[in-house]
Amino acid sequence: RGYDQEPSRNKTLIINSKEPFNAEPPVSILGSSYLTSEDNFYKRNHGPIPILRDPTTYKLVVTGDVPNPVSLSLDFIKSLPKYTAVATLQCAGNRRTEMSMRRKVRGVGWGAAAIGTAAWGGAKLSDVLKHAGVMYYSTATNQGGRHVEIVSCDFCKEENGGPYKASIPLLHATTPEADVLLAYEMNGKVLNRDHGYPLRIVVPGVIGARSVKWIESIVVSKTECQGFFQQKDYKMFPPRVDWDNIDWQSRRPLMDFPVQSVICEPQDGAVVKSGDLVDFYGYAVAGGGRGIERVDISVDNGKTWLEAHRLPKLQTNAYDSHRPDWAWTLWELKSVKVETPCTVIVKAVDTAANVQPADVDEIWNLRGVLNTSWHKIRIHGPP
Ligand code: MTE
Ligand code: MO
Repeated sequence: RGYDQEPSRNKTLIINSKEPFNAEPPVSILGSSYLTSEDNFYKRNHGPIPILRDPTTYKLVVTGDVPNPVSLSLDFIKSLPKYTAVATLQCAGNRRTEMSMRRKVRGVGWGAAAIGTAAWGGAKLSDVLKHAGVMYYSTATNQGGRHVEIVSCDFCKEENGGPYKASIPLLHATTPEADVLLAYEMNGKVLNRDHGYPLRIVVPGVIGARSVKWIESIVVSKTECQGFFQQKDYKMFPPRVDWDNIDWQSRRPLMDFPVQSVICEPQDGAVVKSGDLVDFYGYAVAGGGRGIERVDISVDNGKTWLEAHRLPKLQTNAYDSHRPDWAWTLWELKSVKVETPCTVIVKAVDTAANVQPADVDEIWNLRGVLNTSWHKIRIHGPP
């Protein structure tokens, strides 16, 4: 299949690759509302967007190492208890372009907006697995060490035309508190084609690559997914490893993303008269359900620091998320006097006291993943 039946998209998206379609919104939009609209949500694909011709005949197959393999209709999945979790999805390649500016990396060139937050509505993966007889994880039933593979129906050249797939540990999949969803809604609307219609997995707190879109089957297995994206991509290597000496098997697949923060407004290269007051806005997020403890800003390239104000999260009691911290914290710091030209830096601390690396060199890796180095912008004086 080719790219002749792609959905229409928001014209303001910044396109990083057209086929497959990879695009992000202007970063300034991200700081402006807690939930990211479907229009403005980054889109990360490895092939053409699949088309579901007939939702009434759609079946999700749950199979593999399960007591009771089943094939479930969309109506059945919608009849299961519905949960809505507010969760941030972040591509492991977010901010790759900055990393590549230090030393060239391979991959789609993302700015700082390959991230977004939505209210995802759907059934719990743990409930769906129960229907296949996979009860809540317990060592007594000897389910330890197993994995749940999620298989799509798209065509990826990295899989030689096969579908995208990924896996998460069975323990993660069967823990109701992990809020892993089979989502059919995004921000209260039917999930659209770009984001996985009719069904996608959402794994809160974990790199976007594990949140498989357009799912077709779920396979419980003794080994983790052997697909390209689980085994030969989305892993982090030390800076000394390059394409001629890489050993993919030596590293585990990335799961939780580390603490991250970005200045959304003003943008790099803004012009401000020296001595003027500037309002700063941005996002901060940590993986694994950890929250943001602190956001620090410097307008003098790190000599002195101010603490930004963390904005309240969306009213989470309207949702069923077990952790408000599956989703980001937006922050602001208003009326800061800047002496231009200057370098502005943001860095965040998460609730486990993890911090961001000061310099990209410390975390440079050939695939350009997990760039969480201090985010810096330049503000110039008027010419
Ligand atoms: N699922 C399928 N089937 N095909 C894909 O190419 N891309 C993954 C993941 N799920 C992908 C997929 C990656 S790398 C990311 S970051 C997220 O989807 C992006 O989700 P989004 O496009 O809804 O923002
Ligand atoms: Mo990604």
